[in-house]
Amino acid sequence: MNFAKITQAAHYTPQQVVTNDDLAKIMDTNDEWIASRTGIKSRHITYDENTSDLSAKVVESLLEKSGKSAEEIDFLIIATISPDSLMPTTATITQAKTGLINAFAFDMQAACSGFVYALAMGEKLISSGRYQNGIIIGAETHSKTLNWADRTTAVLFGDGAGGVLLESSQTQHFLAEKLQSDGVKASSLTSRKYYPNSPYSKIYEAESNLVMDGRLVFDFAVREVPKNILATLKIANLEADDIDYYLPHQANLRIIDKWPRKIKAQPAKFLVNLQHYGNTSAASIPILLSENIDKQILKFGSNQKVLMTGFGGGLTWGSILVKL
Ligand code: 4VN
Repeated sequence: MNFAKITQAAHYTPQQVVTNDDLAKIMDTNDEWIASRTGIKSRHITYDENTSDLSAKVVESLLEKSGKSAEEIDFLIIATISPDSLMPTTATITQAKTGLINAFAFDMQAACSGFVYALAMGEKLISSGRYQNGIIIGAETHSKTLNWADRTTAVLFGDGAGGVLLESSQTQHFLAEKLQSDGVKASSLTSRKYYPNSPYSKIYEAESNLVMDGRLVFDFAVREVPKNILATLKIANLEADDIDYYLPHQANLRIIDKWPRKIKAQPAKFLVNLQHYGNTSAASIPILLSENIDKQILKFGSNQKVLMTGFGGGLTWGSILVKL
């Protein structure tokens, strides 16, 4: 039997930190409003890097930590909703920057669930027995796509990247997954930056960046995501208390705050870092994972059970349960 195992994690965020007070200087908002409604205090915003630059930093760090050479990597999947371009993909641009000459590289888009979806796909590639080493990254430079005149969305997001090295293993580390989507609610969270206005089309008339029906998406996340977590636990035949740590997508603290009671888990088991990063979409879970590995709260080889849950545009949501 072939199994997959996460053997390293790494993250990179741009140097520039923009606080809520900084934002209050350029738009009609304030720290109290942002912090009380979202938990966010600051975010990293890039000045001159693109999504592939952030991703390349993560690849380089994963190679350095693992001692693997670039030639050994069989595939690179990047989950992003803020790609350098639609074509070529951010993954192939990153491949060139890091010398992954034997890899096939492609982007995967499932919005804020992108990392969980990509990790699930990477695990299948490894456990097929055809590939031994893969890199899965979530990376965003939201700052280039946000409408900075829209205070209801611009304050929520940040830039950053995180990723993991997946290797083949003799022992099982991926215990359960449940991926879901509901395209009927697609219009509640959209970003159309990359569609130009066509004189022949009425469809993309407006210059609309990220548009969000905040209430609908908020309610969806509070209601549906805990059900998904419980369903994932059931697949593994585990109770909420058997999980050592929950790593939720860092969309909004007021959402994550409601889950422990709903699934009957201790609140301290839900890791958060959105105070410092804002919502980094596909990057939020791997940044959280990597940061907690660095802090030695999470440890590879510890058998800790960790449940990662993404949710967002699509709508998409899903959980993946791993043993470290
Ligand atoms: C998933 C979610 C969100 C999200 C939704 C709503 C929301 C984030 C609405 C109420 C508002 C404060 C902000 Cl659940 C975003 C994504 C996109 O990554 C994914 N914040 N809020 C208020 O007035 O309290």
